[in-house]
Amino acid sequence: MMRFTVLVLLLAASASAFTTTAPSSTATALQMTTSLATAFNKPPRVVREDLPVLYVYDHCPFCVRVRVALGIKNIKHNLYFLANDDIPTPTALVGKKIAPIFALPEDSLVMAESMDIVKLVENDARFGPTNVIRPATERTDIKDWQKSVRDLLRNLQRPRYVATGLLPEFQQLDGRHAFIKNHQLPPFEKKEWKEGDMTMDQKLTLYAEAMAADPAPLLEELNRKLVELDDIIYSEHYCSPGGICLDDVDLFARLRSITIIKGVEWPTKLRTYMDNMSALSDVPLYDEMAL
Ligand SMILES: N[C@@H](CCC(=O)N[C@@H](CS)C(=O)NCC(=O)O)C(=O)O
Repeated sequence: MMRFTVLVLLLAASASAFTTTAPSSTATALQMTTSLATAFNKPPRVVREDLPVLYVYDHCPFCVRVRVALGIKNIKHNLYFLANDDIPTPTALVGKKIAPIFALPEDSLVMAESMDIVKLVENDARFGPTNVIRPATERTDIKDWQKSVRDLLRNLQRPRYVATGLLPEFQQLDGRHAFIKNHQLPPFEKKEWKEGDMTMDQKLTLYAEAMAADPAPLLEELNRKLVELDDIIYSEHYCSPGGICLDDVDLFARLRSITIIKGVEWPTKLRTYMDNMSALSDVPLYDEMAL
């Protein structure tokens, strides 16, 4: 039933891309909830003659921030997935290996830094109504929650990103190895993992062991943490009072990765929030490939 709902929401979101009237069909569907919070009405589709280009890694939450902003603002763009070991492409664009990278051919502009990109598309009338995403609130509880699950999520998510073999940046062995080489598993610290004397074989073994381990204890902890988060998000449409804001851009971007973990029990409001944000931003979740 949940999958059917998600499918309907995604199809509704893509159908609304062809209309210029508000409210969109997604919004109409989402408004049939009991919450007082109402769904965000997407502005009309923005299609520039020279489409903006966004270079990303699929798993990268900073990249998802930008995808969410472009989705909420309904801006058509070309989305290019970089292989995780591709150094020349990003280096030619911005001088180093990094994602996201946003290119605006009509201005001969190329830039990195997710929040700067979000600000740019929010403040430029060529991309539709400006400032439709409210500023971040000053609340600290969501940030504290994120910090509290950092290592737990690294342990669960990182091995799964590469183990699926399905994410575009990890289609080839070189991409998977580039990620494993540079991304530590707790309790290792980044410096020790990247600059210490660990061999690649040791790192591969640790990733394989993390995948082979019984996930039950970590899942139990994660499920508990999700209940805590469910208690502090404002509604199934946005996480802070007042409407969609930069808190949502960041929170959804980070929570999306959790959907790659099989067996997670999502509290109802939080799960609906994930499905709503996914439909609104046109950024799919990983449920179908979770492991
Ligand atoms: N502050 C940057 C951070 C971007 C970032 O750290 N991206 C990661 C991917 S999640 C990256 O490209 N790291 C370099 C690498 O993977 O080699 C932003 O918000 O855009």
